[in-house]
Amino acid sequence: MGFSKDFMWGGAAAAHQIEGAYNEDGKGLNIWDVHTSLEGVVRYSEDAKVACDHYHRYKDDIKLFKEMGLKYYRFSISWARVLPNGVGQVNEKGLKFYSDLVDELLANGIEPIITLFHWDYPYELYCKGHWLNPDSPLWFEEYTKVVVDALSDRVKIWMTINEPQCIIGCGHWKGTHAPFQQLPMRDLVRMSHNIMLSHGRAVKYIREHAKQKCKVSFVPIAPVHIPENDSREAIEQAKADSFTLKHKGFFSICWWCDPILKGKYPEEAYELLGEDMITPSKEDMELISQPLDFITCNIYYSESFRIPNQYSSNAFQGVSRNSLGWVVDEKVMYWSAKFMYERYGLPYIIGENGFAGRDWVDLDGKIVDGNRIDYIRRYVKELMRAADEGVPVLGYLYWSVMDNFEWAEGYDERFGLIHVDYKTQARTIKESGRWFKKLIESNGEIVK
Ligand code: IFM
Repeated sequence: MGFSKDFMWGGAAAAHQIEGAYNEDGKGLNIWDVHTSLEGVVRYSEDAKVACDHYHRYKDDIKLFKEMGLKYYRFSISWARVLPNGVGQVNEKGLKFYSDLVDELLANGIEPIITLFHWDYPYELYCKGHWLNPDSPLWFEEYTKVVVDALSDRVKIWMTINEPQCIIGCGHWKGTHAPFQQLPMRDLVRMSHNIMLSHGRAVKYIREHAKQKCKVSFVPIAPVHIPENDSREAIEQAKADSFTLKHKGFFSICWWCDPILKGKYPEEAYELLGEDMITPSKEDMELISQPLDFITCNIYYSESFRIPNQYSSNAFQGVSRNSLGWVVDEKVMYWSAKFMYERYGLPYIIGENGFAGRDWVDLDGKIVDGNRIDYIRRYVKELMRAADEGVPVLGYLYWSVMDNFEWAEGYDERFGLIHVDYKTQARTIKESGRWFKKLIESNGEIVK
């Protein structure tokens, strides 16, 4: 069977990780611009002031995307580039950058997919209480309006928020991402709720005001547990473990996906969070659960119960890992598609999937990244298995189109199909990028 003829093959990236030009043409600062300079928060104190300089080089980059045969490109908008203070005065130059980017993509036959928010929160709004401020959903709606009014004549696919799990989990709970906070549960619950309200307001705005009929989605991470064996009991157990708050808290799938896709918080939230939990109004839940067209999931590894200093069900001595230490476990593609479809009933797209390595250009000028090719092959094969078994799998977007700033890990961890030399800004398509073209041309058949 395989994938449908109109399968969405593409790549993804995010504004802060590639654009650079952090203070040019009227851009405001975001929390990463400001907090990256704190002592010891980013490996080697690296920053994204220049990153891949995509802001100035986007035309050349798009040529390379075309050379790799990409049909779709998912990118995010820097909120502070279009609204330097987060709300109020619009920065026309910033908006023009995205308008030109969209035009350039379309001129090269590549369909743009916009992510409204991929972690680079405007610093000015952070100072006003960020997601904790009850007005924050209104700020997000104002921002959405600016972008949608300017680009929806040409952009047909919109993602509201990328990996809300990491916004709260890494940024405000564990303190490993900007703004490097560790806030109390009570605050984290309210911030999560405001993020979901922001998502709802954005969906509503897009549906009501976009200049053409659009598809709308959001982007959770959805690494599920893999059944221990093929028995019905093991599958049910893996499913139950995948959709509980008990082990992963704000990183769990159901904390976000149940309200957004089912219109209610998981029952266990009330029990586990006690007085820290909110009592949401019916109106709030209706707003949060605006119908979506599909669910866009980011998948890298499978989930497991982590016992400190011990191996878990999906990790063992010598297991294959990427350079970040993430276990390579392609079965997660199949089970995530299956479980997510069964629970939420929406068509499924991979919004991100990719392999981090320490690639370099060899003496012959090539980047021979066989591990990445094999990784993609394994994962796509499992995705195809889910499609063959009836899950409506609509697309696969590789993370990332090019090497970039990997947040607190800096520049060492290279996910790209295109190698970036940060000293010269030279780009080289990796072997994986060339293979990805063949993958697209075969509509995935070469993975078999
Ligand atoms: O680089 C990140 C991206 O910004 C969000 N998803 C995971 C990627 C790899 O860590």
